[in-house]
Amino acid sequence: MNQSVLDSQLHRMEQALRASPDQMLEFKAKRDLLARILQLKEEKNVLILGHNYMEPLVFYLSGENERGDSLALSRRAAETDKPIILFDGVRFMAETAKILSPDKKVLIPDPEAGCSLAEPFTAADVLEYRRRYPGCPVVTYINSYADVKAETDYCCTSSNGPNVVRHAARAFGTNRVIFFPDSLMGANLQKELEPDGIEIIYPGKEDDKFGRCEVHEKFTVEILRGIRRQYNLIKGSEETAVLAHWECLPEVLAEADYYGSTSQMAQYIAKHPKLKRVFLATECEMAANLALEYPQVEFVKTCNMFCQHMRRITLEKILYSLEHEVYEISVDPAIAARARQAIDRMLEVPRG
Ligand code: CIZ
Ligand code: SF4
Repeated sequence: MNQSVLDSQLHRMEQALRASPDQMLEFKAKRDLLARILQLKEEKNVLILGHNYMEPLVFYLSGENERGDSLALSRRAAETDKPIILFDGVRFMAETAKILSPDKKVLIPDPEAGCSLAEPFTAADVLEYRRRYPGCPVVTYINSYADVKAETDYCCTSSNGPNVVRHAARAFGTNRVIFFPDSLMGANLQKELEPDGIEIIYPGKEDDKFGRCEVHEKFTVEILRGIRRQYNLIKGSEETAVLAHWECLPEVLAEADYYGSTSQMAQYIAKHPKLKRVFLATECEMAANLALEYPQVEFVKTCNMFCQHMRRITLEKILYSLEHEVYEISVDPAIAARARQAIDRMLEVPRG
């Protein structure tokens, strides 16, 4: 890459980070490392995707259309013509990109970046639920591995969960839907879809095996109320907001002013220009990234809820991954083809 293109990419990053003196210091300290990554990205023609939970320097390494939640990034992975995709996120996300782009080389900087929601379940669990609830469609959250997706009728993400579940119930002519593997999101969907007369069957509802996000389950109503008091975040005020993620406890969602996926939280902030102070009940890097985009909003910084899996992705590992073209994601083609059907069905559901 010629020097002026590299300089302009570094300048773009510097501009994105300029609202935070801490990030600027870090940018300066790591400028050479960033330059080397951007150079390799260009030389090898790589698409670098960055999930909303990446730390700011990793997040803003990706261009505007290459950052976001797993739904947006999956769509981007499916349409790229670049030969290599490097996924800055956790393994199930990179695996989804591979399923959607089987001819591409898909890399993850750390193959051990897992997820407490995806880990406990296999295809056998889904088959067991199918046996117990014949005729009910299975909707599987994107936080799952390919073997689980392969046994699934529809995939969904936190951005489109209620819409996909409603669609699946209609398509199967039933009011009972099996939802895998997030027990808290299952309970939250149950509440959300009660007015539609839909019953959600999810792990942990009628048995002992359940799935929870180890980050979001830590937020409690007491924590949210304490933060409301301490930071004067008044419920219903136009100038403040407490936003929670679908993967939190049902009572935490009830305490929030709004709940949704990471992208929906970002959209909420964009649509409420009077906001002055916000607390996000989600992985803390999300607030760090939004703080750079909305310097006029104060993001309450009491957050210490980090995802140990997301944090495995560092600039140093990204460089290593690009240099050596490791760690490559592979998915059994027969499983990938069936998992893809579930993802495609999700992508075809009309937006609600
Ligand atoms: O769907 C995603 O990207 C996840 C795991 C979180 C969110 O809500 O964006
Ligand atoms: Fe999984 Fe939770 Fe980490 Fe997301 S934040 S990757 S759901 S453990």
